[in-house]
Amino acid sequence: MMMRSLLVAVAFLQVTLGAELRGLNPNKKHSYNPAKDFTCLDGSATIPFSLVNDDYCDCRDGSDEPGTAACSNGRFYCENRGHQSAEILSSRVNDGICDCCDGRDEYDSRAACADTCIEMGKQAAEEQKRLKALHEEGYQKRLEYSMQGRKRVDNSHTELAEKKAELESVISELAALQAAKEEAEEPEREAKEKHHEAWEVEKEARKQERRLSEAKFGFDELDTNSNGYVSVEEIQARDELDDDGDGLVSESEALEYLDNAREINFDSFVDSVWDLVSDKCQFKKVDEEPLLPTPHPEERNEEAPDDYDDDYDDDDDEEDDKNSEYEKMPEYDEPTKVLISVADEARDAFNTADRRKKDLELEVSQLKKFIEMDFGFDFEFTNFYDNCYEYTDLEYTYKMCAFSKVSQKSKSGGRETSLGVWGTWSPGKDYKEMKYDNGEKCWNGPSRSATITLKCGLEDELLSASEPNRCEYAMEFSTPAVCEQGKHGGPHTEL
Ligand SMILES: [Ca+2]
Ligand SMILES: [Ca+2]
Ligand SMILES: [Ca+2]
Ligand SMILES: [Ca+2]
Repeated sequence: MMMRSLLVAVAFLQVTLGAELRGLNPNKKHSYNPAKDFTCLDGSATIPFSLVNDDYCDCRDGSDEPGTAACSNGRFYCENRGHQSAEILSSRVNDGICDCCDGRDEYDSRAACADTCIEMGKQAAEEQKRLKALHEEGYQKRLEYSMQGRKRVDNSHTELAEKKAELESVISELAALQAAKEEAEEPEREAKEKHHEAWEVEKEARKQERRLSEAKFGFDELDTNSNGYVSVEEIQARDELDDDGDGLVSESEALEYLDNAREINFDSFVDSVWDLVSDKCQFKKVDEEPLLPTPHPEERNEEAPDDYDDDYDDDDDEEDDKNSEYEKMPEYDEPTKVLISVADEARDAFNTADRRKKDLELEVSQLKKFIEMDFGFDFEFTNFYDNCYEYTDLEYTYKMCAFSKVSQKSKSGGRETSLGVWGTWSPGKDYKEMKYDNGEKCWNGPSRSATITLKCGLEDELLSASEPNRCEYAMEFSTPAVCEQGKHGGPHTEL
């Protein structure tokens, strides 16, 4: 009986003293038993209980001095009745500044701390109420986002299946169109080739005809006495033929032109003299007969028959425009034109299908990319895809294109700087943090990156931007997509 009442008394004492031990977090009360020696919480030492809160630091972890400033690593517990309890650094105990709203950290200082916990608790409760309402309202919007997002992803699955099927059919169609195209191009090529070959022959004939006609004018001009021969004297009359430049055309110079004949008729003139003298003498031009100015010799070379071998394109006609009328290739004959138009149709059909194939391939890859994206718990972020949001501070405009990229542009102009491209959701952050990385490299530094922190709000809005570490950007984005049902939003986490 005696023993039992002693135990009760000790227990009573323990509870009372424990509760009264200054600065002790009630969660740790069981480790502080005034009836026993005290073992430091880190186990580093065991001391008489009287050394607890004796204003001398005995434990390495500071656990013997919860209520004094003796241990530099100690913690003081503010009960803050009416508001939230808190732990503060021991160094703030009796430092003259009120840290606990109940003022109990200044129990032995001149600071007269008023207990403001009730007032603060009221404010915090109001803030909590506001946040709760915000979350409730935002959550309703979030449900809509999810619904729309799910619908959009579902539609994309359907669309993807359709595009894939179409792509397959276009691909098989394309093989047939290519065969048809090649089949139509073969006779077209042959007909064009035939036409070009005929044209080369015709052109050569015209050239000869032109040469003959020009030679005739030259011959007539040289044959000043019009006896049907060009003589040594008639050659000597042409100053241009003074080859050695001594001021006169000697007889031997003239004879050389005439192939050592005293005089020469037109046929021999064309064969052996015309090419020599036509280069040197300026003959009066043929007075616009149907046959036209002599092209410059270089141009004549350009017009070598080989020209057509490379390229039978219609562009050749343009090339021809530069030359004289008589060197312009005549139009293709009707059967060739028909072959060309048949081949054109086959080419068009093939090209159209080929473009369609490329378009479809792009669409399919875009849809796949979209579908594979992680749009949150329940598609609530789907409609952010490819949407951009801007925030402007004094110097810069920041742009966040969701799931795509983040950039910065100076307000005074200049180009955009990439702050990162879409990377991932930060692991463990429950879709509240977006990571964009691999932005433009900093001068002598790493690539820029950006972290977007999402917070509950009724609008989708970029709220702020900063660069807490060099080349690492931090932005805040408000959106209903992160509002949570039944979320009270404690003041310490949300303020
Ligand atoms: Ca102590
Ligand atoms: Ca203080
Ligand atoms: Ca003559
Ligand atoms: Ca001479």
